[in-house]
Amino acid sequence: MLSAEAVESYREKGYVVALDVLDGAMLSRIRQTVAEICDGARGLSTHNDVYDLEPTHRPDAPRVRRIKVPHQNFPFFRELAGYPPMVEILKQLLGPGVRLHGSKINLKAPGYGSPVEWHQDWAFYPHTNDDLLAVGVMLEDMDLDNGALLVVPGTHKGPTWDHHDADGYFCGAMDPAACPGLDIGRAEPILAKAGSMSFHHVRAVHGSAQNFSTKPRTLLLYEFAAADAYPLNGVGDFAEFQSRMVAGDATIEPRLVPTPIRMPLPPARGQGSIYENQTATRRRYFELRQEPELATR
Ligand SMILES: O=C(O)CCC(=O)C(=O)O
Repeated sequence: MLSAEAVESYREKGYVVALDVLDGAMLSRIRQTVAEICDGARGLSTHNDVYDLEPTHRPDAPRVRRIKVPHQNFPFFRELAGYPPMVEILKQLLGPGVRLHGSKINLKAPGYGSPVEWHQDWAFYPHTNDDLLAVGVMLEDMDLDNGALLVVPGTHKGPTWDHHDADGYFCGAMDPAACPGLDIGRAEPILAKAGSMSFHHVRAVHGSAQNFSTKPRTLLLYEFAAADAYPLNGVGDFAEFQSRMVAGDATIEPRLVPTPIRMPLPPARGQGSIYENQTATRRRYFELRQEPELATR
């Protein structure tokens, strides 16, 4: 559970960190499962429904950048979305009814793990109200060198910024220089030990740098919504939508709260993962460094 001060801090800053939520046995089990899944990328020559691959991936030397929607692709991660200590915190932040919205595992390998450009999750999946957040389950320590998640405090109360490319297609990245009043320099890094969890509001501006260190940074991300927040992109399979409740009861009465919304339309050309979509951005903010090894691979 979070203290009352921690809940207040989430409301003010748009994020909060809970230390040591996973016990050691569960942390080892998740790491082992992720390693086994990554082994499955050997032999692949391009992205598929499970794997998003680093630009330097090779079939004989696999480099996985993201495991896509693990809760759909691997029953273990659907079950883990109901991990009781995490759900208790979700109820404090979102209310009694909580539905799983999405999931992903971002792997930033030592030396080359890709950056994620500045963005707001709200730009990807607007709902009828903004009681949504993403949980970052730290499977490794997050520190300044290995591409820690960076959040700009207070931005969850501000505008929803443009996430479209120069041709007007959604690209999932903002250009901070084109956002008047937004000071990326105020971003706060989330630094915590493996087993800790961060909770960031769906409208909070965030991103992360390339992993320049010698240590991996693996972050399992779950997105959750209040039960009465309905996706403006629509509900495809209603039974499946309702089956994602992790706390409380489903409802067919959405709560409407006016919030700044921009639809993620027209969709990104060649719609892929956030990494793929963000290649269309007008300006990259995070530095991309080539590993010396790349020249000889
Ligand atoms: O992995 C990260 O550092 C950021 C992830 C993120 O914000 C995303 O994938 O939407």
